[in-house]
Amino acid sequence: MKARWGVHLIVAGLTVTASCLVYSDDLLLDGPATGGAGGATTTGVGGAGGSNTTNVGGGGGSGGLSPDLGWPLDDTLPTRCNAQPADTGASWTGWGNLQFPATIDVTAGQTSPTIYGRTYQAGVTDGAGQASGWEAELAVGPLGTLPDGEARCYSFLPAAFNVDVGNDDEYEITLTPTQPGLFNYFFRYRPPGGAWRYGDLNGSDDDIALVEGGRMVVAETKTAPAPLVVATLNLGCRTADWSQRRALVVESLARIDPDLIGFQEDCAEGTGPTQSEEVRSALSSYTRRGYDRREVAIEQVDLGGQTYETRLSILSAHPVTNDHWIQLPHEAMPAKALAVDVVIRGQPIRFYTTQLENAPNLVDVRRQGAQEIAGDLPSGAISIVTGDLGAGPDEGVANVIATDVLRDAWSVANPNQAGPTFPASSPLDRVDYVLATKALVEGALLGAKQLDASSGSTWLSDHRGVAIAFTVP
Ligand SMILES: [Ca+2]
Ligand SMILES: [Ca+2]
Repeated sequence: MKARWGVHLIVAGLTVTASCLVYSDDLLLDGPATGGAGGATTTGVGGAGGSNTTNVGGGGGSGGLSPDLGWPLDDTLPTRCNAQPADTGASWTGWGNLQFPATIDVTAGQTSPTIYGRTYQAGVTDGAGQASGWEAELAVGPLGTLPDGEARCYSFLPAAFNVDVGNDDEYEITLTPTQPGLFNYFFRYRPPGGAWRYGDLNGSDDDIALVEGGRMVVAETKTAPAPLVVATLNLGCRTADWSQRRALVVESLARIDPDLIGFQEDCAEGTGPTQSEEVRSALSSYTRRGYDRREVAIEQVDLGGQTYETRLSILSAHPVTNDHWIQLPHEAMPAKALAVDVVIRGQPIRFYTTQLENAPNLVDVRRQGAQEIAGDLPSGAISIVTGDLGAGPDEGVANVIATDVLRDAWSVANPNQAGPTFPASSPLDRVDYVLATKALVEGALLGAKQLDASSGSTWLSDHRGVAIAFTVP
């Protein structure tokens, strides 16, 4: 049981199921690779007393401040999945693929459609029937991670020979996932004594790639309320020893097991991975969850003689059903907002990340940007706007977005803490926000914390991140 509920819960009398807080080394898939996953554990919250309406103070300014909620969920760092042992098999000339299907949608506990893969070695598979002694396996792991190399959190399930197709041997398998989430799947093959050859949808000749992997969405079946954890973090591009900061970012996020993360200043160097792509695969190795990822490019920047492309990006542990971005007014720095739509326990949720102008004198530009976002909010869905708004609460930019629809979650969760986020090492102002639909903030807020990991004089970023936990009914 990972969830630990504090005494300051403002949602009383709920039975909460900790759906995403089970940590073990397997992917909770039926098959030989699984073992003792353990289901979700249920705990009674109780103890909070009171009603669902909260006395949050602020706003009207009447009444005393509520106590700070802090972070009532367990934030110990989960253990990582073990790395796959090094492959000592002999290399061989041949080919393999994932034949079909490219996507699978199932519900936890349901058996998948049959999944097919084909392999070829000249003079071997072209004989009648299965090539002698060959093995084929389906590899299933968190969406956004690959099954070769270290392949943490992958399950490998033996497939059965199906039929000869021309010169190829075709294998088949079904699986029954027991845990909801987002997964990639691939096939792999080996002759007796050979190394595994991995195959994706366009075959192994160009190796395997995430975009050519199968995508499996296992829908959740839970009806009980569960925590919804969201976070925002300005990654500060690839500066200030990113390789060391990356571990701090991943560790901070792994401790809170977020459902949705909004990043700003997420940078790539040339055609290399973005920071959020690097964070995604490492985070999965702790949380056992796969993540959909969306991004929108912002600008080219030169930092320390190096050119980077900055972007806004979002990681979602729930399937993204739609995404869009909006252009915001700007002067010094191009500004946009990126949004994804997800459905969590039946609730449509729109999640934004943004970064507004940060020059002190550009107050009006910030306010115009905030108005654009306010005008984009959907009706009939929960809205959560996260990001670096470039100014502290005193400037009131957050209120322009929030109007009477959203509320600033930090100020409600921890009314006795100003919670400055920038600069990280000795923060002066709270410029990083989570604004969410009023009913969620006032009726379903569990807690708030900063993402503020540091090691020696190195901080996870030049900003501290902000994490907010809600309960989704
Ligand atoms: Ca054959
Ligand atoms: Ca390929």
